[in-house]
Amino acid sequence: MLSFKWQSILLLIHVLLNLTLSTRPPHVNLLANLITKRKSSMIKQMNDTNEVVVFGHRNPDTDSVVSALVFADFLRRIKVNAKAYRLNDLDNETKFVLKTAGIEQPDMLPDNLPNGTKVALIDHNESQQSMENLKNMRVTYVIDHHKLGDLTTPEPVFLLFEPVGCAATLITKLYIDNQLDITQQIAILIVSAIISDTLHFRLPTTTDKDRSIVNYLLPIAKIDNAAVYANQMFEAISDLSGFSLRQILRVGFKIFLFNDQQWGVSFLYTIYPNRILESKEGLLQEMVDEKKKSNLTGILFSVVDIVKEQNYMFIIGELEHTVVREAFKVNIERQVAHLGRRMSRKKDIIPCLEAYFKTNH
Ligand SMILES: [Mn+2]
Repeated sequence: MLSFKWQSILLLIHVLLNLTLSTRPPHVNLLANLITKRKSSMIKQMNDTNEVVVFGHRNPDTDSVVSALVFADFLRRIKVNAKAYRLNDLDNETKFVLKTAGIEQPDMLPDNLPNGTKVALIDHNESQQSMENLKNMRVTYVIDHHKLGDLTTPEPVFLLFEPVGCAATLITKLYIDNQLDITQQIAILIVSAIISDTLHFRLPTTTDKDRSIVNYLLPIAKIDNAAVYANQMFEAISDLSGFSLRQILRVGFKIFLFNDQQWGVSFLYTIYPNRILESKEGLLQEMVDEKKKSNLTGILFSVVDIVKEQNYMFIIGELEHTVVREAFKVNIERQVAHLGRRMSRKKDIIPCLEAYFKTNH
């Protein structure tokens, strides 16, 4: 065992190292490795042989599926038994990405998980976006890049939160810190998740960390042209052939709590917005039905044009009209609010709604 004094010295060296990452002399690397190894065994100690059940949010997008797969892989690499699951059907972009990487779809989360099962929440932390019966599970890990919600735990938990563009960015750091090499398959998954969540660096949530991890992994993924690959992904997410209007509304559907009221805020990213706008009347009716069925206080649905970078939000009802008009200071014409370049739900929409509800309740 190292004495407290030595631990403090090592910690200080670690901090200094992070400030001068690029030019480490070899003996300092040794010390850094020592600290990194201690970090990894710390993660491991929190587990025994039971399987950790790893999953992303409901109505999964590419990041929430892929980051669950990647984190389960990371846990297995540090000898923690883990398996990734999904909470719903996958969208066409995620299917395209898994096919490109040659990886099977994760199984659907069984609805009879025994109480006390260890779970890892990926790409979400709010209970209304998670599995049913979450309150009876043992939340062991949470890796997320969204705002904090209602989560509480009775025991200590491994938390990894950072305001980056993608949850997969954070998991990549775990591989690097633990000096695990990243396979081509895992690299494809991570690059795809970051491209998907940041719309290939278009969204304001994008950070330099997301960019540098993509640049680092592209050669390992053997993706020659990131822009071409990103366009293939956007073609896939825009392919809604065979989808009912309800399914279109549900693709990017998430529930948020404002003043303890449930609001559905759906986001659909597409390179063919006109195809969706043509079905406006039908979609507005679906929103009315969904609001009633899911007992929501309000419901909003944004169609986001990836190419022109514009957000068109569909509005039903008196309450939604008032909230959107006041929160975003925009006019609503024929039940559509033109929100301009507010393309990120996380950064451009939810904070404005939070601010509105804070002063109006
Ligand atoms: Mn995400």
